Amino acid sequence: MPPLLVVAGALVNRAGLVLMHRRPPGKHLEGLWEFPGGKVEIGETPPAALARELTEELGVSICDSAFQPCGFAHEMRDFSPPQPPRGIVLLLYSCRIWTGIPAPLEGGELGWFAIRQIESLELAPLDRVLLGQLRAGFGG
Ligand code: 9L3
Ligand code: MG
Repeated sequence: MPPLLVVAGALVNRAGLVLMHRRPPGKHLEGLWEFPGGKVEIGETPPAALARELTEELGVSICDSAFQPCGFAHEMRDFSPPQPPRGIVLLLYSCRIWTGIPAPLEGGELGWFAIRQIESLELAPLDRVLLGQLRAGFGG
């Protein structure tokens, strides 16, 4: 089984705040905060998948070339038997240019946070790793 490839975006506004998404009830990692995004589908490049996911999840339009790679994290994930454990690879991109006003279209919550505030949110585990990398890119 190849690893599951997932992409996530750090949308940074003009005030330097970062958009975070709280996962809706009933979904995996329910109630935890994450960088918004989702799974890459067969045949998609990661930036194209991220543009699609952010349109579905937030209603914004973003050009693939507006995404700057800025981190990655991976883990083994357990699924219910008989499915074997599977690797998950999560790629993070930052982005400062989009059109539309982000809205939580899939039942979650959204918030704009300073990088230091994100530290104290209840984050999904891989997103905490990504946050460290994003911070390093912002100069700590
Ligand atoms: N995931 C973790 N952190 C993130 C994202 C976008 C996704 N920042 C995990 C949650 C799910 C899987 O990746 O287990 C697929 O994401 P989604 O399609 O449920 O959003
Ligand atoms: Mg998602």
